Amino acid sequence: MRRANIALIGYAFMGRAHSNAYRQVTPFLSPRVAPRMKVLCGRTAGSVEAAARQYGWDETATDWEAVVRRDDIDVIDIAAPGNMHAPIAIAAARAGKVVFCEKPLANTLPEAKRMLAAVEKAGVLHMICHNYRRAPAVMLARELIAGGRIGDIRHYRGTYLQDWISDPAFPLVWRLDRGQAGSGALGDIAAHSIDLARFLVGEIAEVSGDLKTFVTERPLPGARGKKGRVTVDDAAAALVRFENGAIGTIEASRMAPGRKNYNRFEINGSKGSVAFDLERMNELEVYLDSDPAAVRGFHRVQVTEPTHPYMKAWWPPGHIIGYEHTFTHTVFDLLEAMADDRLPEPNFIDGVRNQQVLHAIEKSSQTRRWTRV
Ligand code: SOE
Repeated sequence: MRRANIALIGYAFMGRAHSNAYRQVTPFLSPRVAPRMKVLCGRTAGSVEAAARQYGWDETATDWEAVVRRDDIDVIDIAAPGNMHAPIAIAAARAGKVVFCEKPLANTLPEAKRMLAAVEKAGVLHMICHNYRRAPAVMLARELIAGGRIGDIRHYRGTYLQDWISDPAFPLVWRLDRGQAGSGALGDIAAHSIDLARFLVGEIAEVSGDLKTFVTERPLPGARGKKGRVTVDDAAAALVRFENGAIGTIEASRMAPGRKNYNRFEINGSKGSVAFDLERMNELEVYLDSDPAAVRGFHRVQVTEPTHPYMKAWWPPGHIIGYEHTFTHTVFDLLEAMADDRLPEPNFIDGVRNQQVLHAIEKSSQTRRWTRV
């Protein structure tokens, strides 16, 4: 069995999700390349050591540049803040490593393009982690659409809502700083809706975007009573036109009280519709004009049959899976692509296309004009 030594850079929420995926993938999905959790890298020695013990990594490091230079590392997995994606990915590509990177690919479009150029020049495999593609119900939606079951697509409605920064007393964490995060709800969560739109409907040609920051100053962490400026959007919205003639809306906010991780889409075609809601992620809502009139209507398909994407690796029908499995499936696809020495999807080409849409939404919001992607 071929083995790949992984080095993961970043151990917060996303680092934890990736670690869990490496642990789960072999016993359940049996990829032809088995991951070995070799090095966990982070800035603070004590915390990275504690995280490595908890998640099951062999070693720890605090110097990512030294990790990238190591001969015994095959994959560099980047789960660090956005401003670190480009330097790490470019160095990793130059060192000949497979590069797996969290979304959005970069903080700016020029950075994303430099990352793509680096992996292409080095001839290394690359992948971006848009894990929601790998929910079996989303894959089923894609199969139905690709098979023509809902006809020509007319509408995409993507909504991604959270509420974790609704309270103005919530501190100015890195995700609220443009220098570190690039943008706010736009790059953090609208990027997922954009990826799903591209995956399920096609390329976005033009956007009319709007960004809003409701709370412009927030308490600085660790500096009692002092506040700092919020430099990213709290919410993002866009009307979009697709190259294939479909139209759509994308809305993302981290200020929607009660909405914790509400990632939903509805797609209407000329012969039917599909709808997905992450809060009920084992189900796909389907409406087909071709159903007999007496029973025609939206129905919920339990996407837990062994014939459904990824599901035969898990439990008997009806025994549902969760959020973390979307990462496990993503890592499985990365490892399988490595076994075949082919480019996985979504990759840095998708990352750049996504970033072009993010960039166009920002530009459109500033100029108040429709903007080509
Ligand atoms: C935080 O808003 C976050 O963890 C995002 O960064 C993820 O991409 C999203 O899946 C869940 O929310």
